[in-house]
Amino acid sequence: MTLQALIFDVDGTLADTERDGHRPAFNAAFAEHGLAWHWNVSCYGDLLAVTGGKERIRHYAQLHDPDFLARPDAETLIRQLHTAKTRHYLARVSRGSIPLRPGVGELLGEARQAGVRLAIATTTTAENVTTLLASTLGGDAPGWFDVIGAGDVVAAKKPAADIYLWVLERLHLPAAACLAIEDSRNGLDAALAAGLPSIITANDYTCGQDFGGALAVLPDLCAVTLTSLRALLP
Ligand code: XBP
Ligand code: MG
Repeated sequence: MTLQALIFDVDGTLADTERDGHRPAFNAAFAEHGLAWHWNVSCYGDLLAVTGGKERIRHYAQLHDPDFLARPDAETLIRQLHTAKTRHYLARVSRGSIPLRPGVGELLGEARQAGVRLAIATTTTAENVTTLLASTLGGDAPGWFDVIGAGDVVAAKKPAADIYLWVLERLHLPAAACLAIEDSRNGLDAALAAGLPSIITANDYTCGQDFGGALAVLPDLCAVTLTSLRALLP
């Protein structure tokens, strides 16, 4: 089937946001709330097994601070921590401190020129996506994407298929006419469960993962063109 849309994951795919964006933002939120929690680079890699910031905070507390979760206001605190984390993350990204990964800007440009539609399917908060796009590609860049599926618009985050199904419904396209670009096993599972042909652009946190089911596993998107992507499609 003709390739009609590219659906991009965000964190780890468009940019290496996890280690130097989300992680320090979580730590800043913990410090602001007087919590003696600190997520170093290595422990954060393990925590990435759980997608979604609020879900990741809850998971960490289950493992390392059960007293926190036993508090009657634990869910409120998680929401407050996450709001603070998002504020810190947006401040970092707005400063322009996180660049796009190699080849991302070129592929987006080629797709736009060729009339291949663009979409986003991510676990992260919607404002994080639009701010990253604007800070790296310019203020009009969020408008290049026909659909931005993000965060809590679906109840079940990746590896569930929900966010990809949400995006496909709004693109009014069958999965076979699209290609998902992901960086992680959780993301790949979500895309495959939605029936999407998928490729992986791996990064330091994900390069050891098993990417069975992907049409290609690439170190980055350098030299990736629409022609090379079309050649991968069944
Ligand atoms: C990345 C994630 C997110 C971010 C945090 O998802 O797992 O949880 O780390 O985002 P993806 P929030 O790779 O699908 O973009 O704190 O905004 O939830
Ligand atoms: Mg990702």
